[in-house]
Amino acid sequence: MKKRALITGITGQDGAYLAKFLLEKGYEVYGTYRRLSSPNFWRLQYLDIFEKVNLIPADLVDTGSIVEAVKISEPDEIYHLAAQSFVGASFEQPIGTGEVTGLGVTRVLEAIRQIDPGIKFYQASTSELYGRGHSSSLNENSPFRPASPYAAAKLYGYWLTRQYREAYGIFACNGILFNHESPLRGLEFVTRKISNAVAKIALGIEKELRLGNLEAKRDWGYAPDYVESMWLMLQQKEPDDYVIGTNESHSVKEFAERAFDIVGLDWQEYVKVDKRFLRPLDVNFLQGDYSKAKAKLGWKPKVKFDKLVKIMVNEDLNRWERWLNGERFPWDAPNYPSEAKIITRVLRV
Ligand code: NAP
Ligand code: G4F
Repeated sequence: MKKRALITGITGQDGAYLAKFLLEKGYEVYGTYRRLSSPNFWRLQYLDIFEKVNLIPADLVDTGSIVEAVKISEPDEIYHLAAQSFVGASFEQPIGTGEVTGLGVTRVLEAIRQIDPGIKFYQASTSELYGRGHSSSLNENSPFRPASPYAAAKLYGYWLTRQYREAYGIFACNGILFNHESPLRGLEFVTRKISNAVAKIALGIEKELRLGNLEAKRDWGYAPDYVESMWLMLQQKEPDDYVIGTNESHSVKEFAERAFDIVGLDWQEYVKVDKRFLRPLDVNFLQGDYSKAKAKLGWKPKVKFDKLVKIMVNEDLNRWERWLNGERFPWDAPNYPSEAKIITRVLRV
């Protein structure tokens, strides 16, 4: 019989790639989506899997809808990816972020405990747990010093996952994933913001790129590589927690420089620092030591920094070229407002 998986947040970057990966493994895939005034299935359509997945309406703030999703899908495995996932927005909506990104985890775990404790559970934990003050590679034993409402909510989810494992014997794992990017990344995240702007500047559609903290360093990997690690964690004999990264760290400045290089432009002529994109607190260094995942899961990253930047810039270039030629296809950027249109609390400081 086919294995069944339930993915919360199937409309997001990781949800879409994971759904594709699990379909290729022969799974019957169910995914939760939120009712929105405009449909948001572009990633599933882009990967050509919209017709192959089963969709269940559910919201993380609505416990009943989560319980219903678990009852409908009767999953062997739940991949809990849904979250308010943007660190910047968590400073603007700290309470909502706590509800969704923190308490949402408990709602899914409780549904498992009450309906079928045999369901395996993956929690989308994050390198943001480590927070500030680090300067070397981080592993599963490094201290957590969360530095945003998002990271604090994720830390709560991390511990709830461990508690349900220890208290109720649920097969529950934390994947402590460092940043992972792709052409399906949301436009508000810095890598895609850069690749999209570079493509538009190269084609003469945009003139400049406004960024915040250029010195921040991140360990950027490729999302399709990372979703495989989620599945591997749930195929082990025992549940455990794993760091997933590339063990390399690069600054935002380096990402911008490399991206502009690809289209033959000098980044310094186009990038302007804009204090609206500075966060009240920021994490300046993250790098993930994935030795445990390599030893126990046999996982390692296939795509590293240079290749990642190329994949993203080339795909955004290709999309804008097609768009200029009159083609219309599932893709987010033409509907995304310029960030200059968005007013945040930061603007009023
Ligand atoms: P994403 O693209 O922002 O996707 C988030 C998903 O959560 C979307 O499907 C979104 O639905 C859904 N969602 C948001 N609020 C919800 C709510 N109230 N109820 C139900 N669903 C809701 O994020 P991602 O990059 O794929 O990341 C997946 C998970 O991994 C997240 O938990 C994130 O925090 C975590 N993570 C990501 C990274 C990374 O670098 N990408 C690293 C570590 C951990 P809509 O489409 O309707 O908005
Ligand atoms: O791309 P970011 O917004 O990602 P961030 O904050 O690292 O969070 C992402 O990765 C986490 C894993 O570590 C996930 F848990 C989380 O869900 C999310 O996927 O920002 C990266 C860095 C930050 O230091 C930010 O201050 O880039 C800096 N930055 C500089 N200018 C900017 C900008 N970030 C954004 N979004 N926009 C800017 O203009």
